[in-house]
Amino acid sequence: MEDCVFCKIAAGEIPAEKVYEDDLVCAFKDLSPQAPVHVLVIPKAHYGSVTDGVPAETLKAMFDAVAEVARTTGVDATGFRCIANTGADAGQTVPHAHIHVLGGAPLGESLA
Ligand code: D5M
Repeated sequence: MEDCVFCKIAAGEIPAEKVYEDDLVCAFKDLSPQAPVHVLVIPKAHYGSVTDGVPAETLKAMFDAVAEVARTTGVDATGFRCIANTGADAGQTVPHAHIHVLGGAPLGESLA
């Protein structure tokens, strides 16, 4: 989708620190980390949010990527949080489906 920052990251048109990529999804470090590990997992195709008709195969690929990121960053051993802000009241600022993966320290009540 034109003018979508996450579409541009998926396409390699703007830089991001990618930590995982396959045919359907990619994962990259959040620009404003809220925890020692803060990675965003996105579908490469554009969907406005995780509830905006993302195909089951892509949702599975997103959660497989969450698990892979948790393994490679080491937070699978200590615990981590997955957050998918959806819509205005949740504070979603980028209208492209994404899952925040947060960990690396006790998270308390912090929200991405
Ligand atoms: O979270 C959207 C998140 O996206 C927020 O934590 C900042 C992050 N962000 C925005 N632009 C970039 C780029 N260019 N690289 C990496 N991270 C980025 P939300 O759930 O929509 O509030």
